[in-house]
Parts: sequence; structure tokens; C-alpha cells
Amino acid sequence: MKPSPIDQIRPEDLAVAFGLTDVRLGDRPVVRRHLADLRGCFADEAAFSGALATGNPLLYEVCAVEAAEGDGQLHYGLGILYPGKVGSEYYLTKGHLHAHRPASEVYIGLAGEGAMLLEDEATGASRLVPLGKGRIVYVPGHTAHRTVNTGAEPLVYIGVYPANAGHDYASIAERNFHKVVLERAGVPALVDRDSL
Ligand code: S6P
Ligand code: ZN
Repeated sequence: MKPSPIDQIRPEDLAVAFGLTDVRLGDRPVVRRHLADLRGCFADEAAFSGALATGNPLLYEVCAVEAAEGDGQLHYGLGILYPGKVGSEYYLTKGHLHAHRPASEVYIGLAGEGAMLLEDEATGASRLVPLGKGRIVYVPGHTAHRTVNTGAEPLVYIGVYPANAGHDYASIAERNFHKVVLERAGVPALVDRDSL
């Protein structure tokens, strides 16, 4: 007899403990992105080089649980994006499209204050939507998404996505997002990259 789906998942993948200050989910691998890994993401290249000359801080870390593969299955990851800025642009994640373009995603904010920059792949239409403690963001399919920490504390969140979503970073690396999130007069402002 074929094992039932519940038997195919390891018990430690059915219930996972997490905290808000340590991204690790058991012994699953952690992806850590430092400033140098974000080359090309920030609008102010001189500010980026200047910041890198003084150190290579950790900007964010992610730990994913990818317990089951196949149609209908879900994966999720816990992310911590640290506060800071390059020039006046807030620390951000690389951002990506899903390799399987129709795959959507739900982000659940657990701590801190920030936003998600969403950009429709076909039209370039952008939305800046709040993500932080007590906020949930829906990322539709075909939408590039990047997380931005606009606060003074680590931004902690969980993203839940279809198992077949995959990540396409190359398309973002090629053209970047049309908009940037800058601190202007002490508050976040959404600005056209081309206007800078
Ligand atoms: C995965 C999900 C998140 C990101 C994380 C880091 O689909 O959107 O877990 O992986 O926010 O961002 P990035 O762009 O470096 O993967
Ligand atoms: Zn995603």
C-alpha cells in the first residue's frame, strides 16, 4: 500500500519551533546575505562602495522548511532583515520572481517594521505595502517582491509559497526594481530609480 502523505513527512517537519531572534529552524541550512552579496541592488553605488569599505555587515538571513515536494505542497521560510541604510536607501533583500511565475506567496510579519516592494513583471506597476508585526502581505503570481526594513529593529517574517515556486534572481539582477525606498525627511518614500 502506498504510504499516506502524512507518513511521507518526517515528524520534525510536521511541527517546527521558531523564535524571533534566531532564524534557525532546527538544523536546516541558513542562507546569510551580507552587504557584498547585494552588489547592484542599491541605487547609490558610491554609498554602497563607501559602506563596503568600512565592513561587510550581515543584512539578512533566511531558513526554509522544504519538507515535501509535488503538486499542492507548500514550503516556507523564516526571514530576519536587519535595520540599516546604504546612503538613504533602507536595507533590503535581493528580491526575486518565482521561477514558476504563477506561484503566489503569503508573508506574515512577526516583529519589526518594514514594507514589501511588489512589481508586476509585465507592466512594471509597483506597490509598497506595509509588512511588520501584525501584518500579512499577499504577493500575487507574476510579481517581483523585495522586503525592506524601514524601522530600527530587525524585521522578522515568514513567507509561505508553493513547493514548485522556485526562485528567479537573474531577471531582477538584470533590470532591478523600477522603484526604490528611501528615507526622506525621516520617513520612507517610494521614488523612481530613474529620477535619482
Ligand atoms: C521565498 C520568500 C522569502 C525570501 C526571503 C529572502 O519565496 O520570498 O523567504 O527568500 O525574503 O529574499 P530573497 O529575495 O533574497 O530570496
Ligand atoms: Zn518569494
